[in-house]
Amino acid sequence: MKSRITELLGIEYPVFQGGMAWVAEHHLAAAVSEAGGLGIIGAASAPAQVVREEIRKARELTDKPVGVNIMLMNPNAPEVARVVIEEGVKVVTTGAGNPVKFMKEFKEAGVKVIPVVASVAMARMMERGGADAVIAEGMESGGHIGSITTMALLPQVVDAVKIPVIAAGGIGDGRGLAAAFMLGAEAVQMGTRFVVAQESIVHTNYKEKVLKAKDIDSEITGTSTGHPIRQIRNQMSREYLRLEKEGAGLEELEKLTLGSLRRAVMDGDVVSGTLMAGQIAGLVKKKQSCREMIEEIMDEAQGVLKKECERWAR
Ligand code: TUI
Repeated sequence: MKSRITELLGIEYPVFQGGMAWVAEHHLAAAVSEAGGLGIIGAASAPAQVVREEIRKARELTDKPVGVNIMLMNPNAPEVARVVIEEGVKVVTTGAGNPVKFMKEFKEAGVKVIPVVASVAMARMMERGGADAVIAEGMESGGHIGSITTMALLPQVVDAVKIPVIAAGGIGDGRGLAAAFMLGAEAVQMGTRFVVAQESIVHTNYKEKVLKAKDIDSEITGTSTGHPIRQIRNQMSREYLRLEKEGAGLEELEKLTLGSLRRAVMDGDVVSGTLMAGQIAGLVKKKQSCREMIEEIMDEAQGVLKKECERWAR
């Protein structure tokens, strides 16, 4: 199975693993890359030196390409960008901001740049700025999100740019992958499904919350602050939404969430921790290795596409 993305990056399958804060560390990223997808180390708010070590540890586990996601709200993003170049990383995804100021540096170093976009305007801007591809991420995703769904965003981005488009948000199996390709995507990015992977270091309590989640169990906090975050409903999200409704300021809200993702992922605090996950959590029912997940997804996509081809042939 080939697309412009598998060719551009030299990967076997058109499946990216999202660069999830705290979750996307070297074990998970290396396992996804070893299985033929693109594993991505999520730099999130980590110091640049930690990112360097994560890149090196991933390299001990796989010879295949591993990407790094740079979270642009991180004040350390320029140092992280430098580390990525120094370590010879070949592909960078960016999130939560505009990466244009890093583009020249990356291009000169031969790094492929794939920004996450949540609108057509941003996708166009990224293409003009020299991006190699864009990830069109719908609001079904977990974590920091835009306001439009994958179903509506993806074909509009595909029509607006010539560079390849990767679909993200609400994709958790082969049907989702096939549907994304029907809308013009040339790869998909998944986060929530990989949270529960055997190789994922996420605390078992968090994994259980994802595995037990139903379709309507996530909600969006932070709309009032301009940083909407999708997460599984719990005491933390309820408390946050109550404070927001009462008109709490940024400082008070930030006090509540300080360290809350780390508490959930590392300590398994599923009560006062933040359980970022996408709407597709309701579909994620089993722990598997990354290889099993990717092979199952590819088989399933091929199966549904073949069936539809037969239905439509005349
Ligand atoms: O970045 C994400 N998802 C994330 S980052 C994150 S860490 C975090 N923790 C607490 C508070 C805030 C962040 C958790 N989840 N996804 C990629 C993404 N990027 N989604 C939406 C966007 C985006 C939004 C606006 C990209 C560009 C953009 O444009 C802004 C601009 O500067 O024009």
